[in-house]
Amino acid sequence: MADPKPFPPLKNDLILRAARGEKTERAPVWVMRQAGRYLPEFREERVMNDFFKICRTPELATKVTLQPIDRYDGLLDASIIFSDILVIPQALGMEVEMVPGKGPHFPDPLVKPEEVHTKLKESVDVNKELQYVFDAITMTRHALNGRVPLIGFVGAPWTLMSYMIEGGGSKTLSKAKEWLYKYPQESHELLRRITDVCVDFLVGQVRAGAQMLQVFESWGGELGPHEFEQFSLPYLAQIATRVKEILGRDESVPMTVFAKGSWYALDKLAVIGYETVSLDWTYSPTAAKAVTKGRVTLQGNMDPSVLLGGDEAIVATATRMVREFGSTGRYIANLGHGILPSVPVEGMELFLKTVHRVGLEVAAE
Ligand code: 1CP
Repeated sequence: MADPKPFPPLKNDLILRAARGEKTERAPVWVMRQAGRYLPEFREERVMNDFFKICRTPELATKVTLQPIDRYDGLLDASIIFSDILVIPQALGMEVEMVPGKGPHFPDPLVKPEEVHTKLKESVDVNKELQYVFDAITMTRHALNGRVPLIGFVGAPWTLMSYMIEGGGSKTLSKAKEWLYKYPQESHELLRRITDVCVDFLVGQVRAGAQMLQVFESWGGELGPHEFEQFSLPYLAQIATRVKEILGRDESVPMTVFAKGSWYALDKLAVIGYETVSLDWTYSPTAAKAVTKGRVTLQGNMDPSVLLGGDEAIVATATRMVREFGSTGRYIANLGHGILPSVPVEGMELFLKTVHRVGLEVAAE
């Protein structure tokens, strides 16, 4: 049950306005994976608690979600709920462990196509399986006290399918790709089943209090243009359309799609129902603006490694990025992928401060 108490009024709606294409007094900024391993306070929490225990305990998920908001007080314009994209494979009935220092591990991944029917639940009741995420969202939204909007998220179907077949991270995704070529029908069946859960899960996150949504197609760029159009794009499109259809005009929130590496699909990503397209660092802002022509807000896209490069590199690169993207509005500053665990907390702070300063300058010009 969602908390019936009304949520505190929102004091900073910059990111929501930027996503809707309204002019903002400066570019809003947040960072993918902003709660997590680069923060000493998170690492301390992880010594005491298993990763999925934090996700499943609303008090702990709330605490960790707020860590970057408190540390960088006033510098972040959004929070993202502490969870993981792999809670959907878990809801479908698969076991996932988080191995410290290594990442996710599936002890019993999908091997044969018929296992789509034998290893996965036929239907998933997200209110039962993922209620803990909804509870964490409701609790976090209250705890944020309107400081910044709360973002909910899912992994996109192709990315989740990859993990479910590879059994963890993979350099080549060769097993998952083998499925696409050998068992295209069963692959589509699997992608459809994941899509259904993504839709229900995103709708539930909004009803629990999420004010914006992001869909992570982290392994989009492992597919060529033809395969992306067959196995990723239609499901990304369905997710946006169906979520908005179910929520209707009054309840709908801005949605962002992040298809890492899928530069060839930018023109199409701009017209499938998302307000915002998140870019990795391989795009030049000018080229991305030329392709998208103001149809969507662009988010991104500094290489996360710049945060390891020292003050001079951070200021120069962030300045160039905000100047190039920011001059025509419709921009949300971010990194081009998740922040790396080895980033010093001071580097993150300098990045955020630079984006604020240059964002104000650009808006005033
Ligand atoms: O503030 C936040 O962003 C934290 C919430 C969050 C999000 C949005 C986490 C916590 N994970 C994610 C998304 C996520 N998880 C993605 C999409 C974003 C991206 O591409 O980076 C992906 C691919 C995952 C899968 C995953 N989970 C990985 C990558 C493994 C690989 O294949 O290389 C890893 C290492 C995790 C674990 C994880 N998730 C989150 C944290 C803090 C951690 C570290 C776990 C630990 O503490 O041991």
